[in-house]
Amino acid sequence: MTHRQTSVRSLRSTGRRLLVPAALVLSVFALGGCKLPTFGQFNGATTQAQTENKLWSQLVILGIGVGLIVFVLILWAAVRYRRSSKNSEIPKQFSENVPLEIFYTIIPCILVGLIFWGTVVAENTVDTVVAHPAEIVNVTAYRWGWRFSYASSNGVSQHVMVQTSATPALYAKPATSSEYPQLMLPSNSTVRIVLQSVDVIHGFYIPAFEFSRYAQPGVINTFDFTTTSTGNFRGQCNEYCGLYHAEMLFSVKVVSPATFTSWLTSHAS
Ligand SMILES: [Cu+2]
Repeated sequence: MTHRQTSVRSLRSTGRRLLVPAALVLSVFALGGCKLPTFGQFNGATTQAQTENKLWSQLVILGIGVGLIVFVLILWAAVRYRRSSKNSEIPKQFSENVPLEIFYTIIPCILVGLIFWGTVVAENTVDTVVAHPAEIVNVTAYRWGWRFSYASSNGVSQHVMVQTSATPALYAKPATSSEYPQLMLPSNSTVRIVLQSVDVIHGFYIPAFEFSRYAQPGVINTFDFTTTSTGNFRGQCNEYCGLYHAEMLFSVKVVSPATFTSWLTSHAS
């Protein structure tokens, strides 16, 4: 058998070996339509958050799969080629193996490509805005509080402005306490947030929504939340903005659409 024939056979063999991990990786991403394990993490209170969590679950499953393959191969090599009384010879030594090097170069490239592709698709989904949101909320950040102003499609508008008390007395209070501003949202609805700052850069962060975005002076950031469940969630500024940055807390209260409409009407100005 010539050297060329040997190389072709090795490459074919490598190609067959590639099929197994490639199938593993593709099957993980094909699971996108299924309910994936959340590994104990809250699945998110918006469809956007759930999209991010799905990607996170896929990457964790992928990581576990890769980790298991690496661990098993290390264990196999350590046990199979261990030195013993029956086998005291040094295993075969070689300095290069082109098919193997191609194999372990292509696989990480495929993995990185899939992770990049999955991330872009998820980010595009999160950043998508609908043509006609159920509600539009103008969120204005300032040192040191938040202003929420509503402009619904039925013409009702109202302004809720809660000034955070800049005193250390509030430090022990949770974000959901009544001293802090509250952003009311209807459940199972798509709400547009129009975010800006009037002074310095702040961070609009809601952990349960898996969402954070800068509130910048002179820049308007627009995004949608599609709420899935009712609840009272904490929010905070996550960009250091000055002395009372830690006091820039707020809460997000998601209520039924009927409750939201009556609240909005009763607060209309
Ligand atoms: Cu801040």
